[in-house]
Amino acid sequence: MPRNAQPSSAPIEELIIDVLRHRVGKDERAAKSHDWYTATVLTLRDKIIDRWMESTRRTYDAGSKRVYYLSLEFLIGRLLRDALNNMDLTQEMDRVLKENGLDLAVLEDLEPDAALGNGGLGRLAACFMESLASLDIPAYGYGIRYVNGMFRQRIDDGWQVELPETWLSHGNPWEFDRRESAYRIGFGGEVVASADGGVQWRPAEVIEASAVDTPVVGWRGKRVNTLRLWTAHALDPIRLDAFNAGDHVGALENEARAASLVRVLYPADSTPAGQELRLRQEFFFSSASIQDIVRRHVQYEKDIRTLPDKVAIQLNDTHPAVAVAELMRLLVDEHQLEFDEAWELTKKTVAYTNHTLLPEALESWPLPLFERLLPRHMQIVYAINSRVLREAGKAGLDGDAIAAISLIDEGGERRVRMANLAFAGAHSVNGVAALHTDLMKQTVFAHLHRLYPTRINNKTNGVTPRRWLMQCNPALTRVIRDAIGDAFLDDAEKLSDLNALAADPVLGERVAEVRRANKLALADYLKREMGLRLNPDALFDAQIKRIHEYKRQLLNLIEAVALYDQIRSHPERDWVPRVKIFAGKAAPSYHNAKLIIKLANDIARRINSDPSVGGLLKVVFVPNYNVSLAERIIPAADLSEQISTAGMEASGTGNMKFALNGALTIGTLDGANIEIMERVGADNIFIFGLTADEVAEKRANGYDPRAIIEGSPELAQAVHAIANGVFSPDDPARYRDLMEGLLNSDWFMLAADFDSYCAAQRKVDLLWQDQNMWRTKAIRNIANVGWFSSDRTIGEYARDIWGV
Ligand code: DL6
Repeated sequence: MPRNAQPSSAPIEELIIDVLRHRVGKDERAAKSHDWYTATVLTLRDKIIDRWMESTRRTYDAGSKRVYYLSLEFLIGRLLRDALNNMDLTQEMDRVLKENGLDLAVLEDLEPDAALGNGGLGRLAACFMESLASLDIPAYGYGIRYVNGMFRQRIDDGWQVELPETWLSHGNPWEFDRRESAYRIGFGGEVVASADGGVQWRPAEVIEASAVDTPVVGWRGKRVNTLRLWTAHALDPIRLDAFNAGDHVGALENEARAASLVRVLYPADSTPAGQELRLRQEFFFSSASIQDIVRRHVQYEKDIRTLPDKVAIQLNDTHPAVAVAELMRLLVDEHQLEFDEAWELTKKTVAYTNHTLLPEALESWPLPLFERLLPRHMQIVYAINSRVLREAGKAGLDGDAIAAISLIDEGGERRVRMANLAFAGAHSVNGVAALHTDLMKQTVFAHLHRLYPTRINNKTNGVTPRRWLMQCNPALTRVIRDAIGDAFLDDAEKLSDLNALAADPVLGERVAEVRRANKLALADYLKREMGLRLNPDALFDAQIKRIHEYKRQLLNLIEAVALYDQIRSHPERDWVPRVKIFAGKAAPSYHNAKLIIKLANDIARRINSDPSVGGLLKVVFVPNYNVSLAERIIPAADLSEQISTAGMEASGTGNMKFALNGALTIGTLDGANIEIMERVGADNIFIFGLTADEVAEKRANGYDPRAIIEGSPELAQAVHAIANGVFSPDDPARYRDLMEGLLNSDWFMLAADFDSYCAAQRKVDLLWQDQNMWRTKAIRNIANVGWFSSDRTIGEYARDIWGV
């Protein structure tokens, strides 16, 4: 503690001034907003540290089992409001800042979004970390501290432009640099015989991984866990001989090479160099994490054989799957266990979550690349494979099954299949929604499931109600507290007490007032940021998520065009004013996704400036979708678009956030939508379209989208208008191929679902005209989605998978 510093138990008003002076180095009169922001975080962090140490002590004293969540992504967003709320210090901090002439909300806005993730998988990891702490489960999250993280999206003339996200440019007051927790990570080289009769890997290149820790505080400050992100350094950061000889840049090459490992999330892997960097990232963070876990275990438990009793490792998708081989290497080569014993320990310790069935997202690495970068791990993969294939043979599986189960894909260029490695090395393999888990059993893992029939299980996703209700929608939280008391704050399923009040006009009115205020706030924000004028009394209809063809933003856009035509053709009808809000990023190399963003912007420009629609329809594409933007849009939405092709969205979690905030869902029977429908009731959700079975059946038996499109006048008109350049007069051919794709193949079956989607949208309009009924349904949604709290999900992982 610096001289003059206050103990962290002192009142916040004293602490913050002390921090501002002694740690930020500013006097109250000279301090700028950013200095106050830093002082606010550091003051709060001091309070959190006490709990952090206490949590760690408790875990050691009790000898508790720990959970280690390995994830290449943690989409944590901003932390200040989250931590203040969970420490119950929001009001006090607000008051102290006001006394100093400052506004907490303004300081909160200075915090950059930690965009260390892409979408659902990364945000799920962040919700899980918060729930683990809230449920008082000792846990570490392990990932990479990307310097630039996810790209920042700018929209230039309607096109997505990717810019580096410089979230660390002002430093990061939340984190602790743990240079003492460092591990050597090898690449390449050779495997040699060791003196003890075993083998030893001699890497050609070694990089140091060092830890940077961020405390994760749970609800009511019950426990503070650690998010440990790895950063990279060269062992020899400057080659002085080269520098002195005048090669000033070349002398720093090692450090630059190390730094490139932690620079960006998802380096483009379309080139061999990009693929190699990505595999190096995966091994770098997996190896550092496994070394850290094993070191901690041996230090406290002394006996490596008790690993599964004290350690549960959860692999978040296949990105950390190489951890299976790395754990085996440490057990066999460093701890001298027999291969079979090491294999049993590994399987008991490791579990794997699958988040997608999309074939292009199932990772596999060219075998020559894997072998060159990780020669010892390649040997281990072969050894595991021979055991698995022997078991398959004994179980009577045939040639095709054996080929599908193999860890090596032998069809064409040989590749290492990371999902098969993760499956083989885990005692539990879970899907993230009931339908997704069933499809895992029937499709990608059908043969592995036959071989290991008890391994696959379901854990339907969840979201933390602290961030996705209490913080993003404090006014709604107050209304709910007034209606049913505080029990739901500790157990989201208690929201069901709202069911008894669903038709209460007073509650309906209050919920509607809150939503209108949230819509006004969003409209203000969009006016400031984009110069748009939106009618807060219009129906706010939102589709905010990654841009991907299977998520079908295109279906929504084509419906917008059809609606636009209808409004112009039938101005006499009683149209419901609508604002269609889109936001999301496209992968930089995903051509069609980027074209869909451009189309959204082209459609918006045309419709929004057409006086003949009289403001009845607006289309908005909000740039740079991130966690903070979601926190603004979700509380302001009336309608949540969850319209993926059935069978393709593993779960979705945005669907849960919207429903928790009282938006009604229009959606397909896909992912967790099905379970949302089961809970809120089929009358309180707008379901349309083919089922997953029907999609599969159509794909198998022939599907003629052209006939469907030409048979549907509204759809045909919209598709041809887009194809003929009505929305792109500057480049009439811009969308021709995209529309031809629909007419000729339509893999995502937009055409098949279009008419039923439009019919569902008109039901939405009809219900909107009965505001009392709409409000009742909105309350029924809030009341019945408490089950989708990530506390429930984590409770299930803890009970069924981790044994904690
Ligand atoms: O499980 C979290 C989240 C699901 O809700 C989404 O449905 C799913 O698309 C997403 N998957 C990914 C990874 N995709 N890949 N690879 O983000 O996971």
